[in-house]
Parts: sequence; C-alpha cells; structure tokens
Amino acid sequence: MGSCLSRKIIKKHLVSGQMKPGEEIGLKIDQTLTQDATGTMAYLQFESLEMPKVKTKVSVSYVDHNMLQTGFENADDHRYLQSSAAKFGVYFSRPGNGICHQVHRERFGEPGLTLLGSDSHTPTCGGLGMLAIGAGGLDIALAMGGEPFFMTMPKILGVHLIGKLRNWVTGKDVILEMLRRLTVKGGVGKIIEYYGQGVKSLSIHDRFTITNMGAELGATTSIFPSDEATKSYLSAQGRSKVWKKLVSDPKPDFDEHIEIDLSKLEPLIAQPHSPDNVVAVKEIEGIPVAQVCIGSCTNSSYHDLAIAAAMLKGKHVHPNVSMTLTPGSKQVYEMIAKDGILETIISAGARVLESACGPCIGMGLAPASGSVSIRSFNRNFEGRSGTSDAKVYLASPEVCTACALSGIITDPISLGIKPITIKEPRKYVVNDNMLIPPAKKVDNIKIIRGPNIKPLPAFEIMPDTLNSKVLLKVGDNITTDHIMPAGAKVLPLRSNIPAISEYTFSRIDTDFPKRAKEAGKCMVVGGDNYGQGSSREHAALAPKFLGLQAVIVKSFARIHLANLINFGILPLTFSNPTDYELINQGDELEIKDVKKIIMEGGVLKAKNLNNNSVVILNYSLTPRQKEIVFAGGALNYVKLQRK
Ligand code: MIC
Ligand code: SF4
Repeated sequence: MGSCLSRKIIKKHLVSGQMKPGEEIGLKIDQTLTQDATGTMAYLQFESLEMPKVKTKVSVSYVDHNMLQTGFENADDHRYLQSSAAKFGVYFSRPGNGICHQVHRERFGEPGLTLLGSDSHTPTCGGLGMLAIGAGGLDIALAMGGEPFFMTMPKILGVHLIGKLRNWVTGKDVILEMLRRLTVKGGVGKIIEYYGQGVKSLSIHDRFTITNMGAELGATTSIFPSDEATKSYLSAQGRSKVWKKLVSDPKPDFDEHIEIDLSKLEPLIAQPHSPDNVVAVKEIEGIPVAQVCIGSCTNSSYHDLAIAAAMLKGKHVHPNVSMTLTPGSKQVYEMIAKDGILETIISAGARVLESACGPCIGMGLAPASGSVSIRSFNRNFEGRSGTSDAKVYLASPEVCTACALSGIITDPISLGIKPITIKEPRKYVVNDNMLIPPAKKVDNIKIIRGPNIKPLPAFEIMPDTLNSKVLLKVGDNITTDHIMPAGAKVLPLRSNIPAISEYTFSRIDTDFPKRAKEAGKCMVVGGDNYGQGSSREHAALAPKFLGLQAVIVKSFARIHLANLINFGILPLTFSNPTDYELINQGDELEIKDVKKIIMEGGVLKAKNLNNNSVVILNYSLTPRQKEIVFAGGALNYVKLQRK
C-alpha cells in the first residue's frame, strides 16, 4: 500500500511520536499566521516567552477582523500588532490588505510545508497541498518560539472524487454535500484528503472553498494534491518557484474512505442555524430574501466576484434586497477595479465593502429583525450575524447572486441564463505595498500598547481535589460563539481578559459571569461536539479567569479541547454518556485526588453532593497534557521546562 499525501507531509515534519491514529505527535511548523482578533493574545504570550525573534521560516500577522473603529481599542491593537511584528521578525499585513486566508494563499502558501494559524479556517491553504492547521493563539506563540505543535495523530479520510461538476455547481456545493453527509462533527479527529480523477476538474478556487469549510466538519485539516492547476495559480502569483508536484502514491493508505460523484451534485444551501443543515436550493425556492452578502475567506476571490458581476451585468439588485460584495484581498480589489468588474457591481446597485471579514464576524451589516440573509460565508450559527432572530443561509456566490436578482431564494439554474465561464487570470496584480516585511534593525523598535491592552492574567497550579458547582448545563454542538461571542461590541475587548470575561456564555445565559464571580470556581456540563467552530482561545481563557475548573461533556471539538488544556481547565468526558442526565445545573460536584488518579491512570469519579450519585469520567490526556493542566496551563508549563 502507498502513502497518502497527508502522511507524506506529516512524516517530513515529525519531531516526536508515531503516525498511529490516536497517538500524540509533535510537528515542526514552517509558517504561522495570526489575525488581529486572536493575534494580540498570541503576541502577548510570545512576549512572555522572552525570545528576541520568531524561529519559523515565515510568520505573518494579519489585521482583518477588528476593522470597525468605533473607539480607540481596535486602532490601538493594530498599532500593537504592527510594532510587535516589526520587533519579532514577523510580516505585517496592514488593515485593508485583506482576509488572512485569502492573502496567505496568494502570497505565502507553499505545497508540502506546514502552516499553523490562530484561526480555524487556516486549512484553506490545504487547497495548495499544504498541511495547514488551525489552533489557539498560545499554540501559535509556542510555534513561533520554535516549539513543535502537538496534536493527536488524526485518521485520514480519503475522499475519492469522480466525474465533473455541472454548470452552476461549484466547490461550495461539494463541501455542502460533505457537510450534509458527515455533519458538523463528522470530521473530528480526521484529515480530509481529496484525490482521484475528479480533482483535475476543480479550479483552485473550488479547492480553497472546500478546504476552508472543512473546518465546519470539525476536521483537523483538509488537503488537495499539488498539480498543474496549483502550478498555474502560483505562477500567476509570480511564485512558480515554490511549486512542486505532490500527490499520494497509488493505492493510498487511507483509514476511511468515501466517494463523491461530482456530476451528480446540484446547487445546495445550508439553512439556519448550522452549516450541516443542507438541502437542495430548489427544495426551498421562493422564500423572500432581505440581504445577500458575498465575501468571507470562503468565497471572496477574484473568481467569485467576477462570476457575481457577470450575472449582475446589465441588471439590478432586487429592491427588497441589500446586497454586499467584499473583495477578499487588496489584490482582488485592484483586479476588479482594473477590469471593470467593480463598475458592473456598483452599477447593479450592490454595496462594496472593504477587504476584511466584515459581516461574517458580525462587524456591521447585521440583518433586519427576523429577516433572511443569504451569504457565501462558512458559518451561520444563531446570532453570529449580530441579529439574534435573523435567518442566515450559506450558499455559493452563484446562488447568492441569483437570490439578489430575484429577491427570493432561487436556484441559478431556474434563471435560465447561459452558463458563465470565468477565465483564470494569467497574471494576478502583485503589489505588496500593504505587506510590511520584518524589520532588519530591531533595537530601537518599541512595542506600543494602548490602555485597553491588559497584561495576561496569571493562573495557579491545579488543586488536588476539585470541588465546585455546575454553574451551567448545555446541550450538543455548543459553539465557541456561544461561549464567547464576537461581533462589533465584544471583539474590541480581545486584549482585555477581565473586560471580555463579562460576556462569557452571554448567548446562552447572561447571568453566568455574575454567578461565576460569586462562586469563585465552577464547572460546566455539556453534550456532544462541545466547543465547535472558531479557534478563539478566549472561549477558554475568559471562563478560566472566572474560575472554571473542569468541563464535563459527551465529546469535544478538537481546537477547543486543546485550548482548555492550554489554559489549565480539566477536560473530562462521561464514561457512560447517559450519566449526563445525573447532573443538573446547580449541583455541586467533588472529584477527589484528581491529580494522583490521573497520574496513575486510575478511575476518576465525580460525586454529586446533591443526590449522592457517582459518575465515572474519562480523561484522554497525554503525559505532556497532564503536566500542562496540573501546571495551570501551557505557559506555566513551558516556563517551568525552560528553567
Ligand atoms: C471565526 O470565523 O469565527 C473567526 C472569528 O475567524 C475565528 C477566530 C476568532 O474568533 O478570532 C476562527 O474561526 O477561529
Ligand atoms: Fe474572517 Fe469569517 Fe473567515 Fe473567520 S470565517 S476568518 S471571521 S472571514
């Protein structure tokens, strides 16, 4: 049996462990990326490592999330990030240069390398044959400091692609089909590797959309081979030198396997409020639409905007619809400005936004109460748009534009217009004047901090017995947006843990921070796939600041689990999932001799002091992770190691 592509790249970067699913492996990281909403913490953490410079080949600090400057906070963060990038040898992508995942694939992505990013959609660069993984900011800080990235060796799920997409069917429909089949937890613990004759027919942009939104499957990452399409893309970016052919061997050693016949797919749409709530567009045609947004790191490429413009040409946006288009990067913006696409879009009555995450993260453009918004984005969690009762649907730019023209949910096939082919540019506009390379002389560079940038809180080592109340009990698929919302109001507080902690669980229970502060320590109980979605470590850091000792659930999402460990919160799962019923919100739990039992590999029991029932809990921690949790988090642990 031959090796699949994922294992080939892992093998080249393996610094510890064995490539057996379930075992802990350490990977050498070639490149890192951070964005502003997670980056300030990552650089504060990097600073606390007291290293003069990053040790990676390339590290980039992007500003794309916190772009609405309604107060001084975001501008101060941008300045902090720019000065720390200069000081530590990091590229700085200025506000306006674009969304991190769009710019990174344009200017930095390289087949065969590893990329670790403090954003869950980092796997986008997997479209180039890169092993690109999302993680919490602390893991990125450690990788910048030259530490390996530790994770559990995933299973490799091979997705055999056959056939060819029909007209009006796109990469978005491929990933929506994956979500329909596998659900938001179907990719947990897996790398998704696409292969087979069908790959050839997928444009590089289709591939990026698919790898980007693999995050919604909960996957560790997704990857495509690096082939002729990859070569043309990198050449058009003036980077043909970094191209190399990368494919799996014949008969690759996948752990699991599925097949998708591309020719059988049709335009699909994810309904509120989950990316896996997928149906065929034609099944729900006719629903009135109030807003259409094309943008986000999933679908804001030159190709996406060109197709929307071709559909809009000579027509106008329906009077009941507010349509926005976001060029994903300055490069895309310059391209559409040059070749008339921008004019077509403006003339059709669409609103053009700056190159940033924008409405995807609730930074403006919240839809009207109870209204329907169709978006080319990747997440439609309840309330994420900024309007709690809005109904957000996810679909391709083609479907979005069809809806904007007709004012109702519409399958583009029903419009009866001729299929449109967009030619891949032979040369992209390359103008890196908003990308500041690392400074050569750093001695005089001062890191500039605004008053909203508060020092990192310090955490104590874990006590021998955990004894606290379950202050919150939640169900399945709780997202990190539930635990720590984003949006224009909360995002500016990302550098201020005491202030942001006031919003912990505010989507579910506005009283939680008050109760937690009164109690001083607490636990949370949840269902399956706890912590899915965003990589924001604030969803661990803020609850930790409020005294969260342990989270007991049926199962965890990967990045959040790692973040809990990184901040010294004990992650536990029910040995018997029906025991979930034995614990109620408000019950007091006691877990005695927790460290001793975990060190010795014994049976961990939580006693419910309210009904005297005893629940057996599993802990799936590697020896290194045990040390981290006991030390009160990874920063404490690394500092101890370096002493
Ligand atoms: C998101 O899409 O939810 C974000 C905002 O990009 C997050 C990161 C963050 O919360 O800062 C992500 O996907 O990791
Ligand atoms: Fe930005 Fe949205 Fe992409 Fe997250 S998913 S990086 S908020 S565009």
